[in-house]
Amino acid sequence: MSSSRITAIEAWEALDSRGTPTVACEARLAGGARGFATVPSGASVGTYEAAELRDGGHRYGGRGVLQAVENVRTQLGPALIGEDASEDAALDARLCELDATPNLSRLGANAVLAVSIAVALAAAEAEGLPLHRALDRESETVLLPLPMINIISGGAHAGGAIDIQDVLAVPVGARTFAEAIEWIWRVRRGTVERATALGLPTALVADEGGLGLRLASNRLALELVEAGIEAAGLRPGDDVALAIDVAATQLASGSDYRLAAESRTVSADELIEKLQGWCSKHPIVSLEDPLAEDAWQAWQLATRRLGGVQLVGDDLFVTSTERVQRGIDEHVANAVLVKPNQAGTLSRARAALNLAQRNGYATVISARSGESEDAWLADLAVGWRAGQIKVGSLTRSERMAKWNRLLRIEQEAGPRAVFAGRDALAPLS
Ligand code: 2PG
Ligand code: MG
Repeated sequence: MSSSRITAIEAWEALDSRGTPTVACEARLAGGARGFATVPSGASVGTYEAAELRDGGHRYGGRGVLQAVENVRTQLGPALIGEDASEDAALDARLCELDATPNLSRLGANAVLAVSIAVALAAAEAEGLPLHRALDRESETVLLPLPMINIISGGAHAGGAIDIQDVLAVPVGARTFAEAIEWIWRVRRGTVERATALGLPTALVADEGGLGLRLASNRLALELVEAGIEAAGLRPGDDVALAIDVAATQLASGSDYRLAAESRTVSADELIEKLQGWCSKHPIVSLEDPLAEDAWQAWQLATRRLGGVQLVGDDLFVTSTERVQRGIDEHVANAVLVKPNQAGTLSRARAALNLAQRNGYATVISARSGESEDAWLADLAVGWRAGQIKVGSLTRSERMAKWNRLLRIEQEAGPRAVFAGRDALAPLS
């Protein structure tokens, strides 16, 4: 009897980093291996994401997940008992068949993903491999991703303190992942110093650990982080560049965009012009969701006008092969954000990543604003050779769990470790 035969799948209700219920799952195999996963959850959720199942009613204000847990116990789990855990693609397909809706809304994408990841982790453990190695058996090098690290938060993650959701620092000039992390630690501290000098309170942090500064304009956030890079003794652009997640779907009002921090509403054209202006004055290398999830034409225009920087589709692509294919066909964006819970299974997320990579799009593995203390996301970024990763800021344990895991992977790989660096950014050369 194979030691990777699935003998038990358990699920229960746990809490994420916002204290909101989420699904946790453990898979056990005949040989004794176990895999354990807790699923994340977004705040700025795209319309076309796989759908979480929430209980409604009074418990946890309607956000409970007991029905999703029950669906693992009575339907998803029993369907996999006796199967070989190493058959990940076939098992994921079986989970999706059981749900039978395109967005996994019947049994819940939160239920399905918990099982998908727990089984993958157990299968890797059964072979005595870390997950990243089980996912990438061929490569001679271990590719550590270029991190983009949140310094100032706004939008849905910081009570609308500014309109744009993330201003991030990207250590493009670092030589190793460990050096990259130390640089960004200094940038964060430098930004705190500059903000304090302006009389801004810096003690409060947002959902992803970024500074939740209430600023008079969005532009000021860019200036502050750039000043933070200088205060860290690093060169803006050469050592550390900037990235933005506009999360524009959250700002959309009809075909326009509401910028509350600046008390005005702008058209898609004006927003693109504004972003062009920012890119010409600041060392910005990446723009995520500069436009809303359905604004395909405006996105096309943005891709033509802003093509020199990385344009990442998050709500636009929702880690879906269909939507990524449309982007490729219509020359929209040049990078894909990959969030496993937007897709619902690891196989679906990997398919979207592979499609993007085959077509010359860069890929960024991403956490959610509601996270757990799990670190499997770091292994996915390495094992799938994604090239880039975004998991929030350099504080709060649910974020640090992922950075710490990457530090360990780099250290363990020794001379086989390669830091992706600037080359991972789109447009790819
Ligand atoms: C995003 C993510 C992570 P959320 O927009 O990229 O920062 O946010 O998980 O709230 O969708
Ligand atoms: Mg985003």
